[in-house]
Amino acid sequence: MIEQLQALQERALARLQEVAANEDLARFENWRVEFLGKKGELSTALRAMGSLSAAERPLVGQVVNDVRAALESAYTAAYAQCLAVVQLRQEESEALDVTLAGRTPFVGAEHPLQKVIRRIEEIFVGFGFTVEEGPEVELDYYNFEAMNFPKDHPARDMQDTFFVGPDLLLRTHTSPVQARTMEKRHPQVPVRIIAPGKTYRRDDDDATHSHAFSQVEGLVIDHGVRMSDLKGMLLAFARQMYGENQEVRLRPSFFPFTEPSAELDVRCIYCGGSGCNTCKQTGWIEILGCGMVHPNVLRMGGYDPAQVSGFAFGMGVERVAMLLYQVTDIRQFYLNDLRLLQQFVGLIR
Ligand code: 2NM
Repeated sequence: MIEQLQALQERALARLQEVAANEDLARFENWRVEFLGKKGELSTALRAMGSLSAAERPLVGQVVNDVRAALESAYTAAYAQCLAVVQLRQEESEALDVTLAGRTPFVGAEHPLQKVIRRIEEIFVGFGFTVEEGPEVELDYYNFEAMNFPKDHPARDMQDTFFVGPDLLLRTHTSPVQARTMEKRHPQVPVRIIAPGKTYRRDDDDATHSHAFSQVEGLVIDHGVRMSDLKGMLLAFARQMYGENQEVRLRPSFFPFTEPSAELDVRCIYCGGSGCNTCKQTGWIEILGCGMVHPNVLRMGGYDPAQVSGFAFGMGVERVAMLLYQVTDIRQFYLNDLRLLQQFVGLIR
């Protein structure tokens, strides 16, 4: 019996070495149950002592206790060592070197055209305007007919406009949005809207021409709207957009949808009026076209020109962005060259 117990001790210690070599804490528990547990081999040996004589019992009992003590202390030591190894390995795998140099994440930026559109929107929303949108693929009716373009107007030619079908085209300006708004709202007044968005004209692209560009147009309709209301509102806009001391001037012009029509200039934002290359030595920079809404346009929108009048204006967003951000090639706005776009990261205005 004593020899059996010593053999058991040897076997148990050998198995414990195997378990320790695995560096797996779960196997220690299996080992403990197998050798030291209530149904383990040592407990079985203890129960077998009942068949021993009274003389043998204390001797064997002493050996059982010695074996148990030996196994328990071997277990405790091996488990502690294995635990230390496992913990150290885990700590190493989770180690975080807070002294490492950080990597700058890639951050996007608002597109310069969107920056300009948002600024223009903020200014006109401050004047009580709402922002309206419409389709880029548009009916000939809203793009040309409702805007008082004569049937033989060159803009209605295949040469100048991208046609999708006989009466369907890529809008050449955002004016059809105003036509749709008038049709929807008449005879309600006041109308105070701006329409920002993409527009398309057949063009051979170069540094100053683009087949795809953006516009913001505005429309006001109310009782008794006059040219001086147009000039006052555009002066207020120019001062918020280009500086609080800005001067403006109106020059006569022509558009099919307005009469009279004009172009609005501001003092050159680079030379202040003394003359430079940007303003071609004139001291003035053209920023938009405008005019009093043509009676035909009001009528086609469902309004009675005897009852109400209106003014409208339109500006090219690329032109504004080129002036503000000193971009010299209009194609930069659609090329999506990161060397341009990244210059706007973190830029507020
Ligand atoms: C411009 C210049 C002048 C304009 C006119 C209208 C409408 F719908 F009222 F007829 N919308 N936009 C307009 C007037 C646009 O862009 C250079």
